[in-house]
Amino acid sequence: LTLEHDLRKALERNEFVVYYQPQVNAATGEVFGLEALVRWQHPTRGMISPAEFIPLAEESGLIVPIGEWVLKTACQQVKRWQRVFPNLRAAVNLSARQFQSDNLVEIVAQALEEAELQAHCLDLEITESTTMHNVDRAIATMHDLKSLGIQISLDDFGTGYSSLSYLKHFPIHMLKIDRSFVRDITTDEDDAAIVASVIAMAHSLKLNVIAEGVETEEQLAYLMERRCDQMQGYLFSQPLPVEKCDELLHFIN
Ligand code: G
Ligand code: G
Ligand code: MN
Ligand code: NA
Repeated sequence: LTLEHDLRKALERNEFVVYYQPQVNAATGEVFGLEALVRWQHPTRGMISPAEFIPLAEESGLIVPIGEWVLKTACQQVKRWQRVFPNLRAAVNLSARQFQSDNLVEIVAQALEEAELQAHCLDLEITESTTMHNVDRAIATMHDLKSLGIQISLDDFGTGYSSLSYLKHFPIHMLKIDRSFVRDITTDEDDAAIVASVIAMAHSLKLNVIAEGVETEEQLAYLMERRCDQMQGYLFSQPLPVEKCDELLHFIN
């Protein structure tokens, strides 16, 4: 049987698990946010990475119910953590299909309400390419989402084709510098220059900026020197299951 057949059953069989990757304030070392990253615990094939099944889920439309489940799960989990760490935020990825679905705003509002999570504690990550199908409609959707009080981040920034001129029309609060640029900043002058420029541009547009895929102290030093204050990557932590993430939060914050 095909993976898609299994994927159809996976939600009702409770086979998805959400891992959480800390987002760190570099200056203080404090975890301020957690990005929800879904995994599929397949009964016979073992753990399947989202890189493998998200495209399939996107194609088949299954991403809409799966994404809704991830959103609700993440809002509820971060709400639990907020009893101990009140300022913690949840970051959740939205796929193109989800972003374009008609009832997105209702679903996000419902997720917040059910979890009793304050809207400003939720950060929805959309990619540049998601916005490019229909930029005007995307901007309208972003405004609808923003009117709930949530925040929006532009994920994988630098890998898409969006014109910089759109950036000032996007009601976003953060750019996430794609890890393909961060990887070689200490060895590749071009990547170093691109990252430095993106940080400077984000700051002049009054946007926060987070570097993804930070793996080494050298990358961290370069980013801090360029005043990128928020980081995510294996140097701080891999995406973790709830119990492990709980330990890490108690250890760090
Ligand atoms: O978690 P990595 O750990 O392997 O994730 C791989 C890819 O899958 C990333 O591009 C990430 O954005 C995407 N991804 C992970 N979880 C989700 C999710 O809940 N929804 C969507 N749309 N994409 C996700
Ligand atoms: O596309 P998005 O940025 O949402 O996906 C995040 C992806 O990056 C996940 O697959 C996550 O596991 C991965 N990731 C997070 N930190 C690191 C890192 O430091 N190095 C590498 N290679 N991948 C990372
Ligand atoms: Mn992301
Ligand atoms: Na990314």
